Amino acid sequence: MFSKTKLAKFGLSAAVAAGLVLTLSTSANAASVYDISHGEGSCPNGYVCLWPEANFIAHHFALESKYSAFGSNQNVGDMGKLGRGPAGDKGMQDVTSSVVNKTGSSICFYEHNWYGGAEFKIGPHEQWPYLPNWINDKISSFKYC
Ligand SMILES: [Ca+2]
Repeated sequence: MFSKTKLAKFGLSAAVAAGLVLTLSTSANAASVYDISHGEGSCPNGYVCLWPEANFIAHHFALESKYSAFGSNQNVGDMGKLGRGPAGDKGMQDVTSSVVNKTGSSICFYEHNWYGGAEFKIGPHEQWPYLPNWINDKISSFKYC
């Protein structure tokens, strides 16, 4: 028999695991959402969302090496290792061209993993259908700031 504590832990783990594969409509409590659709409206409230194409357009990469869009409600230190695919680490590194911030905090995006290199800061609830050239296709991590 499981104790109540073990059951609670199992439930939490199952919820986290489910969040990795479920789509936006069913993962409201997950920290990350994958395969967000086109348009800023597909980004859940309370999340930061990134798209590989301008104007919030998702992009399906060859061999599914990268996610077509990504959102999170927490800091992400390494966008190259968001999950695992058939070819190894799968993420969305160095491709972001539009972002939406549906949080009440400013968000800082970075050129390198773990918040290094050039910093691009946006305010609460801002939408950027295009990124400045100096950070376009370079975002590798982001955090609340
Ligand atoms: Ca891009």
